Amino acid sequence: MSLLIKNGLIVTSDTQYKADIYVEQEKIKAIGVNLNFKAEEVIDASGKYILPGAIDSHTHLCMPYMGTYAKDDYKTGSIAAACGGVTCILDFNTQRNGETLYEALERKKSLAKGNTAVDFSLHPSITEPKDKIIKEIKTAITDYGTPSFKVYMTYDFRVDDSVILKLLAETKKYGGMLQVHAENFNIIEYFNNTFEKQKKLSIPYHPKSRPNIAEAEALSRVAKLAEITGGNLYIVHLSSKEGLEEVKRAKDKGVNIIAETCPQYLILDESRYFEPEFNGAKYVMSPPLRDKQSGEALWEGIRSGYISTIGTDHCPFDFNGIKDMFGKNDYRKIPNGAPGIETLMMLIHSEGVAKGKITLQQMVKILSVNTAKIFGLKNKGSICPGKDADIVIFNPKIKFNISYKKLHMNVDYNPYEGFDIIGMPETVYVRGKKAAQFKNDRVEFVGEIGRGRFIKREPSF
Ligand code: DUC
Ligand code: ZN
Ligand code: ZN
Repeated sequence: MSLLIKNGLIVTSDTQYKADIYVEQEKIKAIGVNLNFKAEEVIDASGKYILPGAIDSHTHLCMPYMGTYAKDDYKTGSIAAACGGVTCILDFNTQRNGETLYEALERKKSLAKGNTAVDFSLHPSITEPKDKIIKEIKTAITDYGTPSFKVYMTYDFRVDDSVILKLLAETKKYGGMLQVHAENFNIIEYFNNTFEKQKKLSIPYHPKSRPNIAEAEALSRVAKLAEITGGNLYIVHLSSKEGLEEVKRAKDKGVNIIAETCPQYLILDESRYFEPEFNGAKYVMSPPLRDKQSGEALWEGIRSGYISTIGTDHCPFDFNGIKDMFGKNDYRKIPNGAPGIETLMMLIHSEGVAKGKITLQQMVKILSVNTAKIFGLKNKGSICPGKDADIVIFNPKIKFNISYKKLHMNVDYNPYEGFDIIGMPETVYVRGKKAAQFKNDRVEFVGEIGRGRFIKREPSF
């Protein structure tokens, strides 16, 4: 399969220029002005941006959670990804009781096998940090191709500081990285117990039980653990202004700390929890949506470079029958999570670039270039000869009104329902093959299920 894309505006992390791109055998072969390769498909991309496919650094496909399952599996989740311009997914792989990291990896890979439309990799999520698991980190980095590991500081499967110290030290030895969900468990428990006694268990108490300071405290502590060990620390889903201040403090001191945020913390805010008829349950996620000042601070964090990546924390649960049934009278029982994989690129463009909050270059940097570098995806993340032809032809003029009915995520609502979007992924290529096409009023999946590959990643540090 060969492809010639003519006259598009190629966007990199620091510039943009008009040129043609020639693609052959899944790779970008050449970039130049007036290329005259003979190709099976020739596209005129005048007036459109040529972007590297987005890499979603944070998804929870098929994840068992709070008595149910995240509703997107590899098939529906990767179709949605392709339609949103996400050409590679980094999915969490939570270790089950008694499993080695290898067993967990093989279990999750088997769910993906033959079912995936875009490429993917896995972050082992360590819940049983026994000695033999800590020893396995070396092999996971050098053989399995999974150099990023996740731990939680809250929930039943949390780990304590002594484990975090060991994991930071061990991952660092082989150039790996520790990803941390940073929220202080005891602060959350204190508020949960207080609100229970006061019979304050309606939805607005969900954000009150997990205040900004619970994130900031955990984050400042884990940053110090990274400082002590010299380890490579990655903060997942940074959500608050106070948390960002801790990231800045640590980074300015020379700590190896990388921060990721999510569209929901940039765009939505805690007023959503007051929506009538239990609708606030749609936004119950952890960390919760924050105050408006936090959202503005996070955009500034992207502009200043303290925030390096954006992931979606895609973890959808239906509203009807799941969110509105579990925990009707108790916010603590509402499955935490929301859909996001398909709306990532359109939202960051429409709410970020089109509104002047970030530049097109900054968008490419946080959605693709940085993510590929940080996570060791050496063939992905930019429009350059030799890289995989994961390409989005992005039309900045297309208008789209968000409705869950027009999206592919397997869930019955969308947190951004009714948003007017400007600019959409018009045509999406996964390793040189068309996977999605905007037609009439929506993006259609035209790719191939099963084409997505597990990508072995390399350590980046
Ligand atoms: N937070 C969520 O909202 N869902 C999945 C896991 C998490 O940490
Ligand atoms: Zn998390
Ligand atoms: Zn998550």
